[in-house]
Amino acid sequence: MLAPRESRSRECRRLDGLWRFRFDPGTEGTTGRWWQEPLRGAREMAVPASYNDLVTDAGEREHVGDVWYQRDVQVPATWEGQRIVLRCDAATHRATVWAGDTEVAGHAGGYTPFEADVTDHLRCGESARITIRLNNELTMATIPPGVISVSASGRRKQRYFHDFFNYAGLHRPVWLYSTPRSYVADLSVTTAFDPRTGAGRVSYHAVVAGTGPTSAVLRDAAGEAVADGAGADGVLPVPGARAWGPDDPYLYRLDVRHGPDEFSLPVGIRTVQVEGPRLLLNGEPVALRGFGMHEDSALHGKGHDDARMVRDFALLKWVGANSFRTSHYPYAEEVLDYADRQGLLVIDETPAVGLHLSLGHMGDAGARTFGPGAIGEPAAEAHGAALRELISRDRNHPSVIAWSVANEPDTAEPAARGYFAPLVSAVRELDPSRPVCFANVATAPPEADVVTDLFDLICVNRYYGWYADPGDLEAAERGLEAELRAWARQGKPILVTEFGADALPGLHALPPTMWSEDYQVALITMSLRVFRRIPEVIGEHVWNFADFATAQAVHRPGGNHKGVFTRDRQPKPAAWFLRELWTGPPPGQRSSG
Ligand code: BDP
Repeated sequence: MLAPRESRSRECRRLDGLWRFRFDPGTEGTTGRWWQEPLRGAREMAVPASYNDLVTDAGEREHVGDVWYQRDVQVPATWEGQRIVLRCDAATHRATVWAGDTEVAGHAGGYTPFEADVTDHLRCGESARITIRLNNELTMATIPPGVISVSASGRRKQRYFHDFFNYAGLHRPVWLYSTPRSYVADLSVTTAFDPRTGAGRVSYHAVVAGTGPTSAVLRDAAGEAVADGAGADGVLPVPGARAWGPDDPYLYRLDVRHGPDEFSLPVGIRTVQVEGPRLLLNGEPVALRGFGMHEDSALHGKGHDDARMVRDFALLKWVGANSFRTSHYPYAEEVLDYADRQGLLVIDETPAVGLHLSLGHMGDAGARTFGPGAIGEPAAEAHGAALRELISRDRNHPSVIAWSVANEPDTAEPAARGYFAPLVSAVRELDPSRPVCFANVATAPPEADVVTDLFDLICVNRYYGWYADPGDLEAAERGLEAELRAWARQGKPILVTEFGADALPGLHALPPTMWSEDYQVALITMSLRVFRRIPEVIGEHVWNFADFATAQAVHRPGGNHKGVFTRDRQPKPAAWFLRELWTGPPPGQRSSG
């Protein structure tokens, strides 16, 4: 799906700002047809944002069910004769949209966009009422999964199996945009690069609607044409290509025209391959340094915020990171655009988190995960849709170097194989150009896991020194090394996608003990020492970039504190330590050895 982008033929209006908003605890809005008139008894609510931290009532913060957003929008008179599209970048988790009295769209999945052609439902030059019913319920048919119960007082309660707060709302921009009636409907590119000769290639495939000729021009960053093609498909050779990479995130631009429409796509020419235990970018081995992150901040919750994004990337650069994982859901498309321009490598993850119903403090001991009544066919369908939408949205980003199908599913359960095999095949069919991975959980070590052979990279989340061997870094070091060596025998690149310790800002302890900032540094130091001893470990992603909000729990004092930055994006000592390591001279050339 193409991002809303202005061009000579397209105009975009972001419908950000204050919308009319109402909680609907009694689910009265649907029977009362609340979309048919200005929302009665409404308050105002910021968009984009989660609503949860903008209210003062506990019941509203934890509300489970429908909420309603509504606003009027003036449709430009100049759009007469154009095609008009209404698009939501993210409505978490499920939405139905009306333009005036007409239902125009419905969508499940809280982190990918959807849109509707509303040309016939709006009048140019007039005001239109847009209403969105949003629902935040997680069930065994949704990704991520959850369970809803009703308390003695009749209040609905949401339980879920993942470790971040179930924020909801219109989390990303809502758009009204225009295109000509004949238009470029979709576009995909793949690139090739030969590092020996410098020969590059951009293959494009456009889906077009309506009449008119289709053509494409590839331009360099200065706007000079370097290759062109006629038709909806083409292969554009780029001799002497400037390859995209972290040190030089060079972007070409592909201008595709169909009839009167033009759509421009930034294109990075690069290749990603897995060869034995190495990950190759443009034919060269690459080592990943970075974090699992979250879209999370005070007040905004999971609402996209350019200010937070700019600060986060500034900190990633400052600390010397070259990569991150979009744990545990697709991030705003603005983030991937920015990563393309900044040269950050991204492991792009679906919202399939919490597919492990017996895990630790969030699950029930002994519970089975995969099968009817639990994570069964309805969840698999939702998971497949989430993968298709993720790939359709993000496949053109050079920054995206791998697809992560899930986080910490119970892959020690034999039924996990039947669940994952078709999903992995589907991903490979949709995009044969990128490695496929998932983040493995501690309860599925190499001798128990039943799916890793289906994947290209071995990604493991390990908490030696925290959940395993808590407070005992000596035992942790032995355990971590033994397990990573066992994984290394599979001959694939290993990326440690999570390791870390909670550290309460300002809490110190000598000798280091758990929850102190000193222990966080000690655990990270120990882990990195182990990784450096195992050549197959090609990447280290600390959990987490910053502290983040979780469901309320006795072990989560004001949220999860495994961030090396605080929630307001200031460094803990671990961030200074990583900066020293990741931006300093290579290990062999350090004075301290
Ligand atoms: C892992 C999860 C991550 C959690 C982390 C933790 O992948 O979402 O936040 O542990 O417990 O199991 O801090």
